[in-house]
Amino acid sequence: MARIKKVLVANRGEIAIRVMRTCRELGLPTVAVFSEADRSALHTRFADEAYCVGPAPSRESYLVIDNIIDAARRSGADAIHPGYGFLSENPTFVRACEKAGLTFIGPPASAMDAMGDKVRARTNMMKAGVPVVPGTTAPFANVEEARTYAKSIGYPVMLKASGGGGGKGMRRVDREEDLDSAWRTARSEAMSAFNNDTVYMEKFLDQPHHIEIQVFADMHGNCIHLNERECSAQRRNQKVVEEAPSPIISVEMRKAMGEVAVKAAKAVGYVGAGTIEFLVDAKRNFYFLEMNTRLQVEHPVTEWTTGIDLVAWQIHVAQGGVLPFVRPVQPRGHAIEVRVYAEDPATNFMPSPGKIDSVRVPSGPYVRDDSGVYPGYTVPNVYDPMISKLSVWAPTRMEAILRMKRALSEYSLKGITTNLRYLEHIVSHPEFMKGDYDTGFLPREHQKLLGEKNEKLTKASLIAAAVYAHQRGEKQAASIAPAAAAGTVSTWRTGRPNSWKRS
Ligand code: MV4
Repeated sequence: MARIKKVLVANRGEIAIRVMRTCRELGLPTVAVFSEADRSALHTRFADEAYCVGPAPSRESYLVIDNIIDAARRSGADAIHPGYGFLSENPTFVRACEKAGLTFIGPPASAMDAMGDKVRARTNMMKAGVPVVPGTTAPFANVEEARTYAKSIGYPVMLKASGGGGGKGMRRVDREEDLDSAWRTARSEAMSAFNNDTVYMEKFLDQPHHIEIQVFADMHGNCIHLNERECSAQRRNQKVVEEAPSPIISVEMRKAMGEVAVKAAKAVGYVGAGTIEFLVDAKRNFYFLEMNTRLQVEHPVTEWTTGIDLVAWQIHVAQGGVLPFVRPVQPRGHAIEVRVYAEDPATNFMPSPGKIDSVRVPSGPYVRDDSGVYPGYTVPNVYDPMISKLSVWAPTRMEAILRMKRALSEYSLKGITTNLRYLEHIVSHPEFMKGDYDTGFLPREHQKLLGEKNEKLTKASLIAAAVYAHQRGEKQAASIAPAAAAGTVSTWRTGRPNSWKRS
Protein backbone atom coordinates (compact mmCIF):
# COMPACT_ATOMS: atom_id res chain seq x y z
CA MET A 1 0.00 0.00 0.00
CA ALA A 2 1.56 3.33 -1.03
CA ARG A 3 2.10 5.92 1.70
CA ILE A 4 -0.24 8.91 1.44
CA LYS A 5 1.59 12.07 0.31
CA LYS A 6 -1.06 14.80 0.00
CA VAL A 7 -4.60 14.95 1.42
CA LEU A 8 -7.59 16.71 -0.09
CA VAL A 9 -10.22 17.44 2.59
CA ALA A 10 -13.62 17.23 0.91
CA ASN A 11 -15.43 19.27 3.53
CA ARG A 12 -15.72 22.71 5.07
CA GLY A 13 -15.96 24.45 8.45
CA GLU A 14 -14.50 23.19 11.70
CA ILE A 15 -14.04 19.57 10.59
CA ALA A 16 -12.02 20.54 7.53
CA ILE A 17 -9.65 22.55 9.71
CA ARG A 18 -9.53 19.80 12.33
CA VAL A 19 -8.46 17.23 9.71
CA MET A 20 -5.92 19.64 8.20
CA ARG A 21 -4.34 20.15 11.63
CA THR A 22 -3.53 16.46 11.98
CA CYS A 23 -2.30 16.32 8.36
CA ARG A 24 0.03 19.20 9.15
CA GLU A 25 1.35 17.42 12.25
CA LEU A 26 2.04 14.38 10.04
CA GLY A 27 3.88 16.54 7.52
CA LEU A 28 1.21 15.98 4.87
CA PRO A 29 0.40 18.90 2.51
CA THR A 30 -3.32 19.72 2.45
CA VAL A 31 -5.78 20.70 -0.25
CA ALA A 32 -9.04 22.52 0.46
CA VAL A 33 -12.11 22.59 -1.72
CA PHE A 34 -14.47 25.53 -1.41
CA SER A 35 -17.70 26.80 -2.90
CA GLU A 36 -18.20 30.38 -4.11
CA ALA A 37 -19.75 31.16 -0.69
CA ASP A 38 -16.61 29.88 1.08
CA ARG A 39 -13.98 31.78 -0.88
CA SER A 40 -12.93 33.56 2.34
CA ALA A 41 -13.73 30.74 4.73
CA LEU A 42 -11.12 29.70 7.29
CA HIS A 43 -10.61 26.21 5.86
CA THR A 44 -9.89 27.69 2.44
CA ARG A 45 -7.12 29.82 3.94
CA PHE A 46 -5.83 27.12 6.25
CA ALA A 47 -4.88 24.60 3.56
CA ASP A 48 -1.68 24.70 1.52
CA GLU A 49 -3.76 25.09 -1.64
CA ALA A 50 -7.46 25.52 -2.42
CA TYR A 51 -9.74 24.78 -5.38
CA CYS A 52 -13.20 26.11 -6.11
CA VAL A 53 -15.63 23.25 -6.75
CA GLY A 54 -18.75 25.24 -7.63
CA PRO A 55 -21.47 27.68 -6.54
CA ALA A 56 -22.76 28.06 -2.98
CA PRO A 57 -25.44 25.32 -2.88
CA SER A 58 -23.84 22.08 -1.62
CA ARG A 59 -25.55 20.04 -4.32
CA GLU A 60 -23.65 22.17 -6.89
CA SER A 61 -20.30 22.08 -5.10
CA TYR A 62 -19.38 19.96 -2.05
CA LEU A 63 -21.68 17.13 -3.19
CA VAL A 64 -20.52 17.05 -6.84
CA ILE A 65 -18.30 13.96 -6.98
CA ASP A 66 -16.67 14.81 -10.31
CA ASN A 67 -15.71 18.29 -9.10
CA ILE A 68 -14.08 16.88 -5.94
CA ILE A 69 -12.20 14.20 -7.89
CA ASP A 70 -11.14 16.82 -10.43
CA ALA A 71 -9.72 19.05 -7.66
CA ALA A 72 -7.73 16.05 -6.39
CA ARG A 73 -6.38 15.44 -9.86
CA ARG A 74 -5.45 19.10 -10.40
CA SER A 75 -3.77 19.36 -7.00
CA GLY A 76 -1.96 16.03 -7.19
CA ALA A 77 -3.61 14.88 -3.96
CA ASP A 78 -3.42 11.08 -3.63
CA ALA A 79 -5.94 10.75 -0.77
CA ILE A 80 -9.27 12.27 0.19
CA HIS A 81 -10.64 12.75 3.72
CA PRO A 82 -14.44 13.28 3.58
CA GLY A 83 -14.98 14.61 7.11
CA TYR A 84 -18.61 14.04 8.19
CA GLY A 85 -21.83 14.80 6.33
CA PHE A 86 -21.55 15.68 2.59
CA LEU A 87 -20.07 12.67 0.72
CA SER A 88 -18.63 10.93 3.82
CA GLU A 89 -21.11 8.01 3.70
CA ASN A 90 -21.63 7.88 -0.07
CA PRO A 91 -20.46 4.55 -1.54
CA THR A 92 -20.58 5.99 -5.07
CA PHE A 93 -18.01 8.58 -4.00
CA VAL A 94 -15.78 5.87 -2.54
CA ARG A 95 -15.91 3.92 -5.80
CA ALA A 96 -15.18 7.09 -7.79
CA CYS A 97 -12.11 7.72 -5.62
CA GLU A 98 -10.89 4.17 -6.13
CA LYS A 99 -11.50 4.42 -9.89
CA ALA A 100 -9.44 7.62 -9.96
CA GLY A 101 -6.62 5.86 -8.09
CA LEU A 102 -7.19 7.92 -4.93
CA THR A 103 -7.12 6.58 -1.37
CA PHE A 104 -10.44 7.22 0.38
CA ILE A 105 -9.72 7.79 4.06
CA GLY A 106 -12.67 5.81 5.39
CA PRO A 107 -14.45 2.44 5.12
CA PRO A 108 -14.92 0.39 1.95
CA ALA A 109 -18.03 1.12 -0.14
CA SER A 110 -19.30 -2.39 0.68
CA ALA A 111 -19.45 -1.54 4.41
CA MET A 112 -21.43 1.62 3.61
CA ASP A 113 -23.81 -0.43 1.44
CA ALA A 114 -24.29 -2.94 4.26
CA MET A 115 -25.11 -0.24 6.83
CA GLY A 116 -26.67 2.51 4.70
CA ASP A 117 -30.01 0.79 4.18
CA LYS A 118 -31.45 0.56 7.69
CA VAL A 119 -33.54 -2.57 7.04
CA ARG A 120 -30.51 -4.34 5.55
CA ALA A 121 -28.40 -3.14 8.50
CA ARG A 122 -30.89 -4.60 10.98
CA THR A 123 -30.95 -7.91 9.09
CA ASN A 124 -27.13 -8.03 9.02
CA MET A 125 -26.99 -7.28 12.73
CA MET A 126 -29.56 -9.94 13.66
CA LYS A 127 -27.56 -12.49 11.66
CA ALA A 128 -24.43 -11.42 13.58
CA GLY A 129 -26.20 -11.90 16.91
CA VAL A 130 -26.35 -8.18 17.65
CA PRO A 131 -29.48 -7.14 19.66
CA VAL A 132 -31.66 -4.80 17.56
CA VAL A 133 -34.71 -2.78 18.58
CA PRO A 134 -37.66 -5.22 18.37
CA GLY A 135 -39.20 -4.70 14.92
CA THR A 136 -39.35 -5.80 11.30
CA THR A 137 -36.45 -6.86 9.10
CA ALA A 138 -38.35 -6.86 5.80
CA PRO A 139 -40.40 -4.10 4.15
CA PHE A 140 -44.19 -4.40 4.47
CA ALA A 141 -46.10 -5.13 1.24
CA ASN A 142 -48.98 -2.88 2.35
CA VAL A 143 -50.48 -1.06 5.30
CA GLU A 144 -52.51 -4.17 6.24
CA GLU A 145 -49.31 -6.03 6.99
CA ALA A 146 -48.12 -3.04 8.99
CA ARG A 147 -51.34 -3.01 10.99
CA THR A 148 -51.09 -6.73 11.76
CA TYR A 149 -47.48 -6.39 12.83
CA ALA A 150 -48.16 -3.35 15.03
CA LYS A 151 -50.87 -5.31 16.79
CA SER A 152 -48.41 -8.14 17.44
CA ILE A 153 -45.78 -5.92 19.11
CA GLY A 154 -48.21 -3.44 20.66
CA TYR A 155 -48.44 0.36 20.41
CA PRO A 156 -46.72 2.79 20.50
CA VAL A 157 -44.61 1.85 17.49
CA MET A 158 -42.04 3.81 15.46
CA LEU A 159 -42.22 3.99 11.65
CA LYS A 160 -38.82 4.62 10.08
CA ALA A 161 -37.52 5.16 6.55
CA SER A 162 -35.14 2.42 5.45
CA GLY A 163 -33.17 4.95 3.40
CA GLY A 164 -33.14 7.36 6.33
CA GLY A 165 -31.17 7.51 9.54
CA GLY A 166 -30.38 10.13 12.14
CA GLY A 167 -34.06 10.42 12.90
CA LYS A 168 -35.04 11.68 9.45
CA GLY A 169 -38.35 10.17 8.21
CA MET A 170 -39.28 8.81 11.65
CA ARG A 171 -42.85 8.82 13.02
CA ARG A 172 -44.23 7.63 16.32
CA VAL A 173 -47.68 6.00 16.14
CA ASP A 174 -49.60 5.68 19.43
CA ARG A 175 -52.92 4.13 18.29
CA GLU A 176 -54.16 1.81 15.55
CA GLU A 177 -56.51 4.50 14.22
CA ASP A 178 -53.48 6.73 13.52
CA LEU A 179 -51.58 4.09 11.56
CA ASP A 180 -53.02 4.62 8.06
CA SER A 181 -52.24 8.34 7.86
CA ALA A 182 -48.84 7.91 9.57
CA TRP A 183 -47.98 5.12 7.13
CA ARG A 184 -48.88 7.26 4.09
CA THR A 185 -47.00 10.31 5.40
CA ALA A 186 -43.92 8.30 6.37
CA ARG A 187 -43.75 6.72 2.92
CA SER A 188 -44.16 9.97 1.01
CA GLU A 189 -41.59 11.74 3.22
CA ALA A 190 -39.19 8.82 2.73
CA MET A 191 -39.66 8.92 -1.03
CA SER A 192 -39.08 12.67 -1.27
CA ALA A 193 -36.12 12.69 1.14
CA PHE A 194 -34.35 9.48 0.18
CA ASN A 195 -35.89 8.42 -3.12
CA ASN A 196 -36.82 5.20 -1.29
CA ASP A 197 -40.30 4.77 0.20
CA THR A 198 -39.43 1.61 2.15
CA VAL A 199 -40.70 2.04 5.71
CA TYR A 200 -40.07 -0.38 8.57
CA MET A 201 -41.49 -0.61 12.08
CA GLU A 202 -39.98 -0.89 15.54
CA LYS A 203 -41.39 -1.09 19.03
CA PHE A 204 -41.24 2.47 20.41
CA LEU A 205 -38.77 2.76 23.28
CA ASP A 206 -39.87 5.52 25.65
CA GLN A 207 -37.27 8.17 26.61
CA PRO A 208 -34.27 6.00 25.75
CA HIS A 209 -30.65 7.01 26.21
CA HIS A 210 -28.77 7.46 22.95
CA ILE A 211 -25.35 5.91 23.53
CA GLU A 212 -22.80 5.20 20.82
CA ILE A 213 -19.60 3.16 20.74
CA GLN A 214 -16.54 4.30 18.77
CA VAL A 215 -14.99 1.41 16.85
CA PHE A 216 -11.76 1.27 14.88
CA ALA A 217 -10.66 -1.45 12.43
CA ASP A 218 -7.62 -1.86 10.20
CA MET A 219 -7.22 -3.79 6.94
CA HIS A 220 -5.65 -6.75 8.73
CA GLY A 221 -8.70 -7.99 10.62
CA ASN A 222 -7.98 -6.06 13.83
CA CYS A 223 -10.98 -4.26 15.31
CA ILE A 224 -11.30 -2.61 18.71
CA HIS A 225 -13.75 -0.29 20.43
CA LEU A 226 -12.80 2.98 22.06
CA ASN A 227 -15.66 3.09 24.60
CA GLU A 228 -18.91 4.98 24.57
CA ARG A 229 -20.22 8.50 24.16
CA GLU A 230 -23.42 9.69 25.84
CA CYS A 231 -25.45 11.58 23.21
CA SER A 232 -28.90 11.85 24.78
CA ALA A 233 -28.87 15.66 24.96
CA GLN A 234 -30.56 16.11 21.59
CA ARG A 235 -32.97 18.65 20.22
CA ARG A 236 -35.05 17.63 17.20
CA ASN A 237 -32.70 14.67 16.68
CA GLN A 238 -29.72 17.02 16.61
CA LYS A 239 -27.05 16.33 19.24
CA VAL A 240 -26.23 19.42 21.30
CA VAL A 241 -24.06 18.15 24.17
CA GLU A 242 -22.06 14.93 24.21
CA GLU A 243 -19.86 13.38 26.89
CA ALA A 244 -17.58 10.44 27.57
CA PRO A 245 -17.81 8.21 29.47
CA SER A 246 -21.58 7.98 29.83
CA PRO A 247 -22.71 8.65 33.41
CA ILE A 248 -25.13 5.72 33.22
CA ILE A 249 -22.85 3.04 31.77
CA SER A 250 -21.22 0.59 34.18
CA VAL A 251 -17.91 -1.15 33.51
CA GLU A 252 -19.84 -4.34 32.72
CA MET A 253 -22.18 -2.55 30.26
CA ARG A 254 -19.22 -0.86 28.57
CA LYS A 255 -17.60 -4.25 28.05
CA ALA A 256 -20.82 -5.85 26.75
CA MET A 257 -21.72 -2.95 24.40
CA GLY A 258 -18.10 -2.72 23.21
CA GLU A 259 -18.01 -6.40 22.30
CA VAL A 260 -21.33 -6.13 20.44
CA ALA A 261 -20.08 -3.04 18.58
CA VAL A 262 -16.90 -4.85 17.48
CA LYS A 263 -19.01 -7.82 16.35
CA ALA A 264 -21.22 -5.44 14.33
CA ALA A 265 -18.22 -3.78 12.66
CA LYS A 266 -16.55 -7.10 11.86
CA ALA A 267 -19.83 -8.44 10.40
CA VAL A 268 -19.66 -5.86 7.59
CA GLY A 269 -15.88 -5.97 7.04
CA TYR A 270 -15.48 -2.48 8.47
CA VAL A 271 -12.22 -0.52 8.10
CA GLY A 272 -11.39 2.79 9.78
CA ALA A 273 -13.28 4.88 12.31
CA GLY A 274 -16.96 4.01 12.75
CA THR A 275 -19.71 4.43 15.32
CA ILE A 276 -22.34 1.96 16.42
CA GLU A 277 -25.40 3.80 17.80
CA PHE A 278 -27.47 2.11 20.50
CA LEU A 279 -30.72 2.92 22.25
CA VAL A 280 -30.64 2.06 25.95
CA ASP A 281 -34.00 1.62 27.68
CA ALA A 282 -34.94 2.29 31.30
CA LYS A 283 -33.97 -1.27 32.23
CA ARG A 284 -30.52 -0.64 30.68
CA ASN A 285 -31.18 -3.06 27.83
CA PHE A 286 -29.25 -1.88 24.78
CA TYR A 287 -30.29 -2.27 21.15
CA PHE A 288 -28.43 -1.62 17.90
CA LEU A 289 -29.94 1.43 16.21
CA GLU A 290 -27.66 2.20 13.25
CA MET A 291 -24.01 2.43 12.26
CA ASN A 292 -22.39 5.69 11.18
CA THR A 293 -19.69 4.83 8.66
CA ARG A 294 -17.73 8.05 9.19
CA LEU A 295 -15.89 10.08 11.82
CA GLN A 296 -18.50 11.83 13.99
CA VAL A 297 -18.85 15.45 15.03
CA GLU A 298 -18.44 14.42 18.68
CA HIS A 299 -15.21 12.46 18.24
CA PRO A 300 -13.19 14.92 20.43
CA VAL A 301 -14.67 13.51 23.69
CA THR A 302 -13.25 10.11 22.71
CA GLU A 303 -9.91 11.70 21.85
CA TRP A 304 -9.82 13.42 25.27
CA THR A 305 -10.54 10.23 27.22
CA THR A 306 -8.29 7.89 25.21
CA GLY A 307 -5.44 10.24 24.24
CA ILE A 308 -5.82 9.08 20.63
CA ASP A 309 -5.86 11.35 17.55
CA LEU A 310 -8.58 9.56 15.58
CA VAL A 311 -7.76 11.35 12.32
CA ALA A 312 -4.11 10.28 12.59
CA TRP A 313 -5.34 6.69 13.05
CA GLN A 314 -7.67 7.07 10.04
CA ILE A 315 -4.75 8.11 7.84
CA HIS A 316 -2.51 5.38 9.29
CA VAL A 317 -5.11 2.68 8.61
CA ALA A 318 -6.02 4.05 5.14
CA GLN A 319 -2.46 3.44 3.96
CA GLY A 320 -2.46 -0.11 5.28
CA GLY A 321 -1.19 0.53 8.81
CA VAL A 322 -1.83 -1.95 11.62
CA LEU A 323 -3.85 -0.75 14.64
CA PRO A 324 -1.29 0.41 17.25
CA PHE A 325 -2.93 -1.82 19.87
CA VAL A 326 -5.72 -4.34 19.87
CA ARG A 327 -6.86 -4.32 23.49
CA PRO A 328 -9.69 -1.99 24.65
CA VAL A 329 -8.49 1.31 26.09
CA GLN A 330 -10.05 2.24 29.45
CA PRO A 331 -11.48 5.80 29.42
CA ARG A 332 -9.38 8.22 31.45
CA GLY A 333 -11.16 11.10 33.19
CA HIS A 334 -14.22 12.76 31.75
CA ALA A 335 -14.85 14.92 28.65
CA ILE A 336 -17.80 17.04 27.58
CA GLU A 337 -18.45 18.69 24.22
CA VAL A 338 -20.99 21.37 23.34
CA ARG A 339 -21.92 22.40 19.80
CA VAL A 340 -21.88 26.15 19.20
CA TYR A 341 -24.52 27.16 16.66
CA ALA A 342 -25.20 30.45 14.89
CA GLU A 343 -28.84 30.25 15.84
CA ASP A 344 -31.20 32.09 18.17
CA PRO A 345 -32.83 29.94 20.87
CA ALA A 346 -35.26 32.79 21.55
CA THR A 347 -36.69 32.52 18.03
CA ASN A 348 -37.06 28.75 18.10
CA PHE A 349 -33.40 28.33 17.09
CA MET A 350 -33.72 30.17 13.78
CA PRO A 351 -30.31 30.24 12.08
CA SER A 352 -28.55 33.56 12.68
CA PRO A 353 -26.00 33.96 9.89
CA GLY A 354 -24.09 37.21 9.42
CA LYS A 355 -20.83 38.98 10.12
CA ILE A 356 -18.86 38.11 13.23
CA ASP A 357 -17.60 41.41 14.66
CA SER A 358 -15.49 39.84 17.37
CA VAL A 359 -14.78 36.43 18.80
CA ARG A 360 -12.82 35.43 21.86
CA VAL A 361 -12.67 31.67 22.46
CA PRO A 362 -11.98 30.06 25.84
CA SER A 363 -8.66 28.40 26.57
CA GLY A 364 -6.67 27.31 29.60
CA PRO A 365 -6.07 23.83 31.00
CA TYR A 366 -7.80 21.02 29.12
CA VAL A 367 -10.00 23.24 26.94
CA ARG A 368 -10.31 22.67 23.16
CA ASP A 369 -12.09 24.83 20.64
CA ASP A 370 -12.62 23.34 17.16
CA SER A 371 -13.72 26.38 15.22
CA GLY A 372 -14.42 27.31 11.63
CA VAL A 373 -14.78 31.06 12.15
CA TYR A 374 -12.67 34.18 12.78
CA PRO A 375 -13.30 37.89 13.55
CA GLY A 376 -14.73 39.56 10.46
CA TYR A 377 -15.95 36.29 8.94
CA THR A 378 -19.48 36.24 7.59
CA VAL A 379 -21.30 33.05 8.52
CA PRO A 380 -23.11 32.00 5.32
CA ASN A 381 -26.78 31.04 5.47
CA VAL A 382 -26.51 28.13 3.07
CA TYR A 383 -24.80 25.56 5.28
CA ASP A 384 -25.31 23.92 8.67
CA PRO A 385 -25.20 26.70 11.30
CA MET A 386 -22.75 24.88 13.59
CA ILE A 387 -19.73 27.20 13.80
CA SER A 388 -17.59 25.45 16.41
CA LYS A 389 -17.37 22.78 19.08
CA LEU A 390 -16.08 23.47 22.57
CA SER A 391 -14.82 20.48 24.55
CA VAL A 392 -13.13 20.10 27.93
CA TRP A 393 -11.49 17.33 29.96
CA ALA A 394 -11.12 16.85 33.72
CA PRO A 395 -10.39 13.97 36.10
CA THR A 396 -14.04 13.69 37.22
CA ARG A 397 -17.40 14.48 35.63
CA MET A 398 -18.21 17.21 38.14
CA GLU A 399 -14.93 18.97 37.47
CA ALA A 400 -15.53 18.65 33.72
CA ILE A 401 -18.92 20.32 34.20
CA LEU A 402 -17.39 23.15 36.23
CA ARG A 403 -14.66 23.56 33.61
CA MET A 404 -17.24 23.64 30.79
CA LYS A 405 -19.24 26.29 32.70
CA ARG A 406 -16.06 28.33 33.15
CA ALA A 407 -15.09 27.94 29.49
CA LEU A 408 -18.57 28.90 28.26
CA SER A 409 -18.49 31.97 30.52
CA GLU A 410 -15.33 33.06 28.66
CA TYR A 411 -16.71 32.40 25.16
CA SER A 412 -17.52 35.70 23.47
CA LEU A 413 -18.98 35.99 19.95
CA LYS A 414 -20.31 39.39 18.84
CA GLY A 415 -22.21 40.27 15.67
CA ILE A 416 -24.36 37.16 15.38
CA THR A 417 -26.69 35.38 17.79
CA THR A 418 -25.54 32.02 19.15
CA ASN A 419 -26.79 29.31 21.51
CA LEU A 420 -23.94 29.88 23.99
CA ARG A 421 -26.20 30.93 26.89
CA TYR A 422 -28.53 27.98 26.14
CA LEU A 423 -25.51 25.67 26.40
CA GLU A 424 -24.58 27.21 29.76
CA HIS A 425 -28.11 26.53 31.03
CA ILE A 426 -27.89 22.89 29.90
CA VAL A 427 -24.63 22.11 31.73
CA SER A 428 -25.93 23.99 34.81
CA HIS A 429 -29.25 22.14 34.90
CA PRO A 430 -29.66 19.79 37.93
CA GLU A 431 -30.83 16.92 35.69
CA PHE A 432 -27.72 17.21 33.54
CA MET A 433 -25.48 17.57 36.57
CA LYS A 434 -27.03 14.52 38.18
CA GLY A 435 -26.06 12.63 35.01
CA ASP A 436 -29.18 10.59 34.32
CA TYR A 437 -30.83 12.57 31.52
CA ASP A 438 -32.44 10.81 28.54
CA THR A 439 -33.41 11.87 25.04
CA GLY A 440 -36.48 13.63 26.41
CA PHE A 441 -34.40 15.99 28.58
CA LEU A 442 -33.96 18.95 26.21
CA PRO A 443 -37.54 18.95 24.88
CA ARG A 444 -38.90 18.46 28.42
CA GLU A 445 -36.86 21.27 29.98
CA HIS A 446 -37.02 23.54 26.93
CA GLN A 447 -38.58 26.59 28.58
CA LYS A 448 -36.28 26.51 31.60
CA LEU A 449 -33.24 26.09 29.36
CA LEU A 450 -34.21 29.05 27.18
CA GLY A 451 -32.88 31.00 30.00
CA GLU A 452 -35.02 33.34 31.96
CA LYS A 453 -32.03 34.01 34.20
CA ASN A 454 -33.24 31.75 36.96
CA GLU A 455 -31.22 32.23 40.16
CA LYS A 456 -33.10 29.32 41.72
CA LEU A 457 -31.91 27.09 38.84
CA THR A 458 -28.31 28.11 39.42
CA LYS A 459 -28.51 27.54 43.18
CA ALA A 460 -30.49 24.32 42.70
CA SER A 461 -27.95 23.05 40.19
CA LEU A 462 -25.08 23.68 42.58
CA ILE A 463 -26.85 22.06 45.51
CA ALA A 464 -27.75 19.12 43.29
CA ALA A 465 -24.12 18.93 42.28
CA ALA A 466 -22.97 18.89 45.87
CA VAL A 467 -25.47 16.21 46.90
CA TYR A 468 -24.74 14.15 43.80
CA ALA A 469 -20.99 14.50 44.09
CA HIS A 470 -21.21 13.53 47.76
CA GLN A 471 -23.37 10.50 46.93
CA ARG A 472 -20.89 9.51 44.28
CA GLY A 473 -18.18 9.82 46.91
CA GLU A 474 -16.58 12.66 45.00
CA LYS A 475 -15.87 14.45 48.26
CA GLN A 476 -13.46 16.72 46.49
CA ALA A 477 -16.05 17.99 44.07
CA ALA A 478 -18.68 18.19 46.83
CA SER A 479 -16.38 20.50 48.78
CA ILE A 480 -16.44 22.87 45.79
CA ALA A 481 -20.11 23.19 44.96
CA PRO A 482 -21.49 24.78 48.18
CA ALA A 483 -18.58 27.25 48.26
CA ALA A 484 -19.22 28.06 44.61
CA ALA A 485 -22.82 28.87 45.59
CA ALA A 486 -21.46 31.38 48.13
CA GLY A 487 -19.05 32.67 45.49
CA THR A 488 -16.06 32.14 47.74
CA VAL A 489 -14.52 29.00 46.25
CA SER A 490 -10.79 29.24 45.64
CA THR A 491 -9.50 30.24 42.21
CA TRP A 492 -7.66 27.13 41.28
CA ARG A 493 -10.88 25.06 41.41
CA THR A 494 -12.93 27.17 38.99
CA GLY A 495 -10.37 29.34 37.26
CA ARG A 496 -12.79 32.29 37.38
CA PRO A 497 -10.68 35.39 36.75
CA ASN A 498 -9.97 37.53 39.85
CA SER A 499 -12.11 35.41 42.14
CA TRP A 500 -9.01 35.09 44.37
CA LYS A 501 -9.66 38.72 45.43
CA ARG A 502 -12.85 37.65 47.18
CA SER A 503 -11.75 34.53 49.02
C1 MV4 B 1 -36.08 5.37 18.28
C2 MV4 B 1 -36.48 5.95 19.51
C3 MV4 B 1 -37.42 5.24 20.27
N1 MV4 B 1 -37.88 4.05 19.85
N2 MV4 B 1 -36.57 4.19 17.89
C4 MV4 B 1 -33.60 7.16 15.64
C5 MV4 B 1 -32.53 8.01 15.00
C6 MV4 B 1 -31.78 8.50 16.17
N3 MV4 B 1 -30.98 9.69 15.91
C7 MV4 B 1 -32.85 8.78 17.16
N4 MV4 B 1 -33.78 7.73 16.98
C8 MV4 B 1 -34.65 7.16 17.85
N5 MV4 B 1 -35.19 5.99 17.48
C9 MV4 B 1 -37.46 3.52 18.66
N6 MV4 B 1 -37.94 2.33 18.27
C10 MV4 B 1 -35.92 7.19 19.90
C11 MV4 B 1 -34.99 7.77 19.07
C12 MV4 B 1 -34.37 9.01 19.52
C13 MV4 B 1 -35.01 10.21 19.30
C14 MV4 B 1 -36.24 10.22 18.66
C15 MV4 B 1 -36.84 11.43 18.49
C16 MV4 B 1 -36.27 12.62 18.95
C17 MV4 B 1 -35.04 12.59 19.55
C18 MV4 B 1 -34.40 11.39 19.73
C19 MV4 B 1 -33.13 11.35 20.32
C20 MV4 B 1 -32.51 10.15 20.48
C21 MV4 B 1 -33.13 8.95 20.10
